[in-house]
Amino acid sequence: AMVIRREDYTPPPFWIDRIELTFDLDPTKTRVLNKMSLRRNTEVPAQPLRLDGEDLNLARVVLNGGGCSFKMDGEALVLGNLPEGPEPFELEIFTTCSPEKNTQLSGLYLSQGDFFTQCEAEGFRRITYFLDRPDVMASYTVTLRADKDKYPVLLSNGNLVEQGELADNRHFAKWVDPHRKPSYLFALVAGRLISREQRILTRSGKEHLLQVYVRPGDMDKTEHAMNSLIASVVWDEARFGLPLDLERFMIVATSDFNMGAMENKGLNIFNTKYVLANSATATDTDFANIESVVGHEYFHNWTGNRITCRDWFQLSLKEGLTVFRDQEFSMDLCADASARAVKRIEDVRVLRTMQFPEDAGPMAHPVRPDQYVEINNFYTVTVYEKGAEVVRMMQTLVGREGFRQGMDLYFQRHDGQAVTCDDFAQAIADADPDSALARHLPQFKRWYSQSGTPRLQASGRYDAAERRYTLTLSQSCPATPGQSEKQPFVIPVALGLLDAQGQDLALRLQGEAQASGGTRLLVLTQASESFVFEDIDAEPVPSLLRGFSAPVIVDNGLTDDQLLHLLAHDSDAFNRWEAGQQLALRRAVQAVRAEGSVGAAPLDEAFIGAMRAVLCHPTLDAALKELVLTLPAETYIAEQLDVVDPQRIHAVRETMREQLAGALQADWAWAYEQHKDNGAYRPDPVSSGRRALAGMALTMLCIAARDTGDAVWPGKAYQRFKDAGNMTDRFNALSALVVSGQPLARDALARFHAMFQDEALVIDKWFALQAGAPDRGGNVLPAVRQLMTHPDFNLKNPNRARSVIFSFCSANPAGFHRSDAAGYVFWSERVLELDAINPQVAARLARALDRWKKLAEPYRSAAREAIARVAAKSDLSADVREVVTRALA
Ligand code: HT7
Ligand code: ZN
Repeated sequence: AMVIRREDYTPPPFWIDRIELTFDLDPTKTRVLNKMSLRRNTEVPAQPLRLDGEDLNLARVVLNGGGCSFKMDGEALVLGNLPEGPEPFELEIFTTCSPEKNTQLSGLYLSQGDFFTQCEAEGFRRITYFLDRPDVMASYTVTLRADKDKYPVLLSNGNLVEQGELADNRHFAKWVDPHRKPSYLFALVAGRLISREQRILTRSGKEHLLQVYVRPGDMDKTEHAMNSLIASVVWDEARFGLPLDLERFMIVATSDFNMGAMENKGLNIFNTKYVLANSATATDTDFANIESVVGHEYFHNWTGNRITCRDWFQLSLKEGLTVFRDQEFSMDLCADASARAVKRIEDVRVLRTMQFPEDAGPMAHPVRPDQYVEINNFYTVTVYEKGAEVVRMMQTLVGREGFRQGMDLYFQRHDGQAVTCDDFAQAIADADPDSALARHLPQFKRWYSQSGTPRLQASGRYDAAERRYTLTLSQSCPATPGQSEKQPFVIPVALGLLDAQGQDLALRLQGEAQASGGTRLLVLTQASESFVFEDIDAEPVPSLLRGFSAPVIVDNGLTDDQLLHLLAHDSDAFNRWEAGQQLALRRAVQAVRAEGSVGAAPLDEAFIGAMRAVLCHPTLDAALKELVLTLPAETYIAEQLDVVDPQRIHAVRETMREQLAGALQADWAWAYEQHKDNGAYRPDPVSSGRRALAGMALTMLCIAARDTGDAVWPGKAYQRFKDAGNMTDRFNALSALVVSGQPLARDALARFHAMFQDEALVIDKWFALQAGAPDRGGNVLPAVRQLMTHPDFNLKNPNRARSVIFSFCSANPAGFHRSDAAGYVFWSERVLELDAINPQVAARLARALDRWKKLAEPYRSAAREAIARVAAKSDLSADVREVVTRALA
C-alpha cells in the first residue's frame, strides 16, 4: 500500500490560477471540458506536470491552442514538455465520466435521478484532471448544460451570471465563484428541485439570498434548516465578527450521501437527514443535529474555505476548529447554564464513547496524523471531536476574549491561504504572549502530535493543623501504535473544592495574597505537580476537571460518599452528572468482574436513593435528570476493562436498568405524568428535555411491567404511540415497547411502517430501532437478516445501510458479539459486499471490530478470523485494506 507521510510535503510544482469548466450533463456519459490557466511554481525544482485523475475517459489534451505530448502514469496524466519560464499557459482537457455507474458517491453521481458532486477529499479527480490537493487554489467559472425538463435547476458555486436556452430542449447556466478555492470545495447540482428562500440583511447592510433546495414534496420540512442557517449567519457575525461573504448561499439536500454534509463554497450539499424536519417526522435529536450540522457547514465558510488546509494531514485545522465553533453556537443558543451543561455532557459523551476507544485501538492517530494510506479513513472522531477539545483547551488557556483576538489575528495573517495546525496555534498564542498557552506553546502542541488518551491521577491530602489541602496531580499516557513513549501534556484542570454543606470554598493557593471564589484553573505541565490550598477549615471534596476542561481519563481517588456529595451539591452541573456516572460505572465494573452468574441486584440502596433524589429533585432540569439517570453505555463500561465479555456487560447493564426501573417505579410514574404534556411542539432544550425524561420514564415503566406481567404501562405506551402529537413522543413510545420486549411492539412496528412508508428518514428509524434492539437469546441477528430482505432495504443507499447494518454491528454489542461467531460472519459478508459498492462506507463498517484484541474468548479468536477473512480478499479497496491491516497488526 502507498503510504503518504506528512513529513514528505512539498509545495505544488505548478499553480492553477483559473479554471473554466463546461459540463454536458448526461447520466450515462457526461462530457467535461476543462480549460485551465497554469504557471510554474518557480520556488520548487522544475518537474513534469502530473494531474490527478480517477475513472475518467480522456478524449483530448490541448496546450496553448495546439497539440501536445502526454503520457499516463497509472491514472495520472503527465505532461513533460511544458514552457520553462514562469509565464502562464493554457491547458484544455476534454474527458467523459459515467455518473450512473458511480456507486461510491465520490465525484459526480446520481441521487434519485438528480446530479450531485462530492469532492472532499479527493473526488474532484473523478470529475476532471487536476492538481487535486488543497493548497492549489483557483478561480472557478462553471457552465452547466442539461435537459430542461429533467434538470430544471442547475447550480454551482458562487453567482449565477448567465442562463438561457439551447437546442434540443436543453438549457444552460453559468456560475462564477468570486472566491478562489481548492478543488475539494467545488460542487454542482442539477435536477428537479424546489427551494425555500429567504432574503436577509447583514450588519453591513448587504442583502443576501439564502436558499434551501429539496425534492418536490419536502418543502414542509425545510423551515428548521432555514432558521438554523439564519441563526448561524447572525452568530458568526456576533461572536467572531465573520460576515457572510457571498450574495447567495445555498443548501441542497440529497438522500444519497456518505457523510453528514459538505461545505462546498456557497453551495453546501447535505444528507437529507440533516436538513429535513417537521414535528411529525423528526425527533428532538434530529432538530438539534440539523441546527449543529447547518451551523457546522456554514462556519466552514471561514474556517476551512477562506482559510483552508495546506495538506490533508492538517484536516483538524478546519474540522476541529469548526466542530468547536458549532458546539459554541449551540451552546450560545441555550437559554441558561443548565441547558449549556446538558449540551456539554452530550458532546463529552460522544468523545468518551467513540473517541476514547479509537484512541486506544489499532486506528489510534494524532489529531494531526503523520501518515495515511486512504485519507477518507481519517475523517475520524479524533480529528473532529478531540480536535475540537484541543481548540477548547486553547480558549480555556487564553480566555474567551483572548481567543477572539487570536481568531482575529489568524484571519489577518492567513485569509485566502492554505495553512497548518501550527499556524493556527501560533496565531492564538501570539494574540496574548502572557497567556498560559503562549508560555507553553511547544509543549501544548503535543496535543496535535501525540495520540492516546492521557490519564490524570489526583490525590488530596488534608492537613488540619495547617488548615491546608494539598492536591497532587499526575499524568501519564499509554503507548499507541507507532508511539511507545509520551511526553507530558499541558492539561488545564478547572476545579473547585466543596465544603461539607456542598458550597464552593474560596480558594487561595500557597503564595497568593487573596482568595478567589468558585472554580479555579490549574495548568498541569509536569508529569506530577502538587497544588497547595490555604485556609481550609475542614477536609473538602474536590470537584476536578469541571466542564471537562481537558480530554483525559481522570482517576480522582474519591470515595463513594464523596461522589454522592458531588452528585448532590456540585455547582458544576457537568460534574454532578459525572459523579453519578462514576458511581454507576463502579457498580457495573464490579458486577462484571464478580465471579459466577450476574447477581440480581448490582445496585445498592445508597445509589438508588441518590438516583431517586435526582429524579424527584424539585428544581433540576428534566434534561439533566435524564442524562444522570442514563447508565453508562456498554461500550464505555467495556473501555474500563482489560478483557471484555460483551454478553456479560450487557447482562449487567440490563440488570441494573431493571433494578432502577423496579425500585423507582412510583417515581417513574410521577415523572411520566409530570413531563408528558408540553403544549404545542417546539424543539427547544426545555421542552425536549421534558420529552426525553417522559420517554425514559415510559421505557422504565414498560421494563418494570415486563417483570411483574402488568399490562397497564405497555397499554399506555401503545396508546401514546398512537396518539402522539409529534415524532419524538411517538418514537419514544414505540421504542419503550421494543426495548422492553413487550408483545405490543410487533403491532406498533407494523403500524409505524404503514404510517410512514413514504418517509425515507422515518423508515430509517424503523430499521435502526429493530437492528439496535436489546438482544434476547440471539434474536437480533436473524431479525437483521430478515430486515435485509425487506423491499425497503437498499444496500446502495448509505443511510439505509447504516440504519440496519451499522445499528447492529456498531451499536448493538450484545446482538453482534455472539459466542457462535455468526455476528462476525455477517459483518465480514457485509464489509465485502459494501466494498464493491462504496469503499468509504465499507471502511467505516470495517471499524466495528477495532477493539477485537480486548475481547474474551471465544469472541477474540472468532473476530480475528473474520478480520483475516476480509483481509484475505485480493481486490479490496485501499480504504478497507488500511483498516483491516491495522486491526491485524
Ligand atoms: N468536510 C466534510 C467532509 C465530508 C467528506 C469527507 C470524505 C468523504 C465524504 C465527505 N462528505 C463530507 C464534512 C464536514 O466536516 O463538514
Ligand atoms: Zn467539517
